[in-house]
Amino acid sequence: MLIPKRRYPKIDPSEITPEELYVNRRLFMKGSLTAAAALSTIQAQALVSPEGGSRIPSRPEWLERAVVNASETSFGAGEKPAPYASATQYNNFYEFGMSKSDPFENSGKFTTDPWNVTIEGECEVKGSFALEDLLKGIDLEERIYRLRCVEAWSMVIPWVGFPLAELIKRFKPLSSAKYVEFVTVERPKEMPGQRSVFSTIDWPYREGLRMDEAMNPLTLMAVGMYGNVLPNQNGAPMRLVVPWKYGFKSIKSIVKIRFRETMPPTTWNDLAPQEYGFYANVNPEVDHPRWSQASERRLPNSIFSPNRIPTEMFNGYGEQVAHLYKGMDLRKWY
Ligand SMILES: Nc1nc2c(c(=O)[nH]1)N[C@H]1C(S)=C(S)[C@@H](COP(=O)(O)O)O[C@H]1N2
Ligand SMILES: [Mo]
Repeated sequence: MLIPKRRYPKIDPSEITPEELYVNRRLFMKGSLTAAAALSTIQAQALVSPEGGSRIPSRPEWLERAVVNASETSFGAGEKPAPYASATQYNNFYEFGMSKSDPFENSGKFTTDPWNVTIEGECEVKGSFALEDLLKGIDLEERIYRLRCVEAWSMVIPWVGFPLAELIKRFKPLSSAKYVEFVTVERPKEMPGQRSVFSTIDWPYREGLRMDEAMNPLTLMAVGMYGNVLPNQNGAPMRLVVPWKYGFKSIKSIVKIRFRETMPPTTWNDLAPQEYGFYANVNPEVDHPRWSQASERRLPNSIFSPNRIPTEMFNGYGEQVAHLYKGMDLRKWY
């Protein structure tokens, strides 16, 4: 359910941390400016990084404005988002390195403006589009989703984006389009993981969805989080978010969308097919060959409060997506 759009003053990103912006905005909407002022000081103190503060690069004005003006929805209204620092400093983005802090530490020089996305394959409208043209006329909304990584940790993240279906319709897919493939940018000069001799990934990173999964209203294309544009380490300027699937399906920094008749090859499935399937639906009953998927660590956690919670079928989104898999053996199609 969409509520009417509100206008927010444009705030220079150098003046305010993204979390302050986010917290302020939420409390502002709830009519408690005093609480917002008090909270923002605490949040700001918690955010100071070794490099001295927020590392959100500036983005084109049109994108910042669109993100700040996104409408609120009822998606995940009861969830408590992870602190901004957790969501932006504990990441998987192998293009920038394999450890969790690498994307935050190594993505500072990644450039995302200009950004073009190529549309190809089984569709009527094809070509290379500037991000601004691609998104023209699409309304952004906020959605708070749980993100469950296949490594058995999870986080609640407030995304800003739009249903992927809105974008797909623009390209008029043919009836032969049974799958959609997504490809991440290849920029070895800016992405140390892509030039690393230790990397076993065959770049670029690729992912895919069945057409009906791609068209499901839950499937989100995100261009922001915490009320601001996406930081590089979270997949700027545009990434997929598929909340009922393991995190690796939520491909970052997308430069190509290809409509296909056949199931696309995907990065983790290619690398270890017996461990990572094409479907990758969150499923507490089907364990990873090397660990259980029955529970997860909800971040942030610590050794004193491990925050281990049971994992839910389809990450708790079964009502919206279980019908997509009717009659399928989810042990076979993991
Ligand atoms: N291009 C690309 N996309 C990617 C990844 C990656 O390494 N490269 N990692 C995936 C994995 S395993 C997860 S859990 C999520 C993490 O998203 P986050 O860092 O924004 O929380 O991104 C996914 N998208
Ligand atoms: Mo993941």
